Amino acid sequence: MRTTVGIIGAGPAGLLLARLLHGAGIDSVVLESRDRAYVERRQRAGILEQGTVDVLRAAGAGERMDREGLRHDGIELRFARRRHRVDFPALTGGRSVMVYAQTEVCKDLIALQLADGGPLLFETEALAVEGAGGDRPRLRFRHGGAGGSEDVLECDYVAGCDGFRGVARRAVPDGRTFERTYPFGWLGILADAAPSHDELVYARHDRGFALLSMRSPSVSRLYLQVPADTDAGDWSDEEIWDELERRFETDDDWTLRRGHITQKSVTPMRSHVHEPMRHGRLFLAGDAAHIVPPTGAKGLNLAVGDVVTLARALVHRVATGSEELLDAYSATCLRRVWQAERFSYDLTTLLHRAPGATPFDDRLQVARLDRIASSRAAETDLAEAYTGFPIG
Ligand code: RFL
Ligand code: PHB
Repeated sequence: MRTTVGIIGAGPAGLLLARLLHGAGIDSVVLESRDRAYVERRQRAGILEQGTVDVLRAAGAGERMDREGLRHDGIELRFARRRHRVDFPALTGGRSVMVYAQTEVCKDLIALQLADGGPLLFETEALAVEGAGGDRPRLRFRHGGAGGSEDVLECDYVAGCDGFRGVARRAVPDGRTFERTYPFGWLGILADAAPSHDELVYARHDRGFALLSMRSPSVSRLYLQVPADTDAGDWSDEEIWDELERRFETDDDWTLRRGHITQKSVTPMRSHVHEPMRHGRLFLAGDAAHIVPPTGAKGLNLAVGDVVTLARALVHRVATGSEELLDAYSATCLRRVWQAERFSYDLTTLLHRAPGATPFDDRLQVARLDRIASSRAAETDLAEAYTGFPIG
């Protein structure tokens, strides 16, 4: 087997890269270790930045998103029993975000890819990237599970879009990793309940952080800060709702709508960046190269920025023979990645209660939130970062 770009992973990064290359007439093959149903159901991100929305539309993947996605013009910050709304368009010259789940983005991209004849191979695991430093990189892969058959895909370029636990990063020698783990995680639930507010609510409370999000007008997505080693099964449904109610409490008559909980899981929180994002003809994109804590809703959007930058560089190479943009790929992406790392870290430490936090730390958090609520400059900084940094 031979292709121009071998893509490992059919998450948002790999799927979108395949679409962008297809649109430019460059062939690729996507290898995905899981089956299609698994990829389409994995519950993850929910917020698309304005730039991500624009990219998906331009790639021909915006039709259902525009019909079913929910445009959000702001978020609410909740602290000290008070509520403060951040108005995105007013602060950013008209920008907003879209609530449209990662599961739906992946479904739309998979359908488009298969309609065009793929190639998109599920249940096909990349085992290793070989020869990335030379001019003929090879992807060794296995089709059909542990006893399946092994084969090789010869490529001009390889895109490692295989997430945090993939194989591609291991093929980048002499890299450097920067990381931080947080001493807490998020207990996330999906519930058959109409969202209790029409925009997302980020709550800072002495008992810990809580987030109200949504998947549709009838499905709520909610998160609670919990200790890092928490088992989701330790929390009964009633305990979860009671705790959410406490952390979202306000002085007005706002109430939390409860409903049947259909999914429950705990996500660890970490920041991780691998530099450089390239070795020879292998390029890392998305979670394969970097992880942010979910507080800033940046992970999926960073993955989109990476593959837009990579597709542009590969198209430039094929059209002109120049490696200039490929050479700039890692540095171009990392500038944006570190802005997202900074923002995600700031928002995480602003809203979560660290173990051992003192009353002084609590007051400082409230003062930082008060500053955002009372200074247009501070609020604009948050709105600009939340709605997204420019790509490239
Ligand atoms: P993915 O989505 O992990 O996809 C990688 C794919 O590679 C496959 N794979 C392999 N395939 C073949 N051979 C191998 N050896 C392979 N190894 C792995 C995997 O099966 C998978 O299909 O990475 P990608 O494409 O880089 O996308 C990144 C995003 O998924 C991630 O950043 C976001 O989900 C993060 N995130 C959020 N991002 C946002 O922008 N907004 C949010 O609101 C948001 N909320 C979240 C999140 C992540 C969360 N979790 C669970 C980590 C909320 C949560 C709870
Ligand atoms: C989500 O809806 O899953 C979500 C929304 C905002 C975040 C993180 C996750 O900051």
